[in-house]
Amino acid sequence: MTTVVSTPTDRAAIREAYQSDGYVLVKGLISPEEARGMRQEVHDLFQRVLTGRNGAWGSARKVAGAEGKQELQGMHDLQFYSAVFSRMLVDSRFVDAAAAALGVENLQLHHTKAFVKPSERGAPFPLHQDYPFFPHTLHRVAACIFHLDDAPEEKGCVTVIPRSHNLGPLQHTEEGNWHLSPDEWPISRAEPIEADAGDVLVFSYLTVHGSGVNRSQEARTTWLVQVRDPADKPTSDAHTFSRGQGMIIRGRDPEPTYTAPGRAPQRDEPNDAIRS
Ligand SMILES: O=C(O)CCC(=O)C(=O)O
Repeated sequence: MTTVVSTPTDRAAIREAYQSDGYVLVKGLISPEEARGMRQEVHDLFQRVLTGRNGAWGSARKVAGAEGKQELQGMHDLQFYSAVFSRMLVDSRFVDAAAAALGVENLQLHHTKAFVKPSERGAPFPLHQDYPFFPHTLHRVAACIFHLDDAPEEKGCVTVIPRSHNLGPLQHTEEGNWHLSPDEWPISRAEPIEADAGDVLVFSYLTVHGSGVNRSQEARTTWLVQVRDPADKPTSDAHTFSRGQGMIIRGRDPEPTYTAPGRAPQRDEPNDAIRS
């Protein structure tokens, strides 16, 4: 059972699916042509900057059947390298759908990253919640995965456990990146969310998710944007200083704090403290 919302503008359906199942696949949020252009941009960028780095999680080795399939290219903050990503961060098709899912008016950027899972040897992600990486108070934090090429099951598409967001924060192991025990939580427990280029999968940071090995002949390319309600505050500094975090991408910051350039936010900073 895959929750599919066929029109990105059906906001009530997006919200209902996300709130009840912890995720929603928004079909055709961007066109296949736009997805193709962004895909090319990711691959060009990775060639220019990621010379031979392997971004697979250490814990991917614990996943059954993943022996010898441990390759992954990934990097953060793509909007600092190419304007295609900056534009999409504030595109109303995207932010309206993400805000509808979370049931909020305002939206703040947490971070972005892209992955290329190579053909035949692309590494899996063990099941996990995103919560332990960047815990927040109200749990109004969501990942939005843009599919930049088709992601059938054999390509190692994302898998989720429907309604697992209702379990609340679960006990994770930190070693090799935060993950649940692969014995207790094998990837086979989760439902594959097959997607086409242009689809965006939105899921709560409490939803248990992961992905399998890429067994196909083609690379799988995705761009992930993590967003939150600006009223939801982090309870740790673990991820607070990623580039661009805090940028308002929809609506406004309901509790703005003046920040002088080059300084950490100061509650009582006088308005004339602008430094060039
Ligand atoms: O892209 C995937 O296959 C999963 C990514 C993921 O689970 C994560 O970045 O937390």
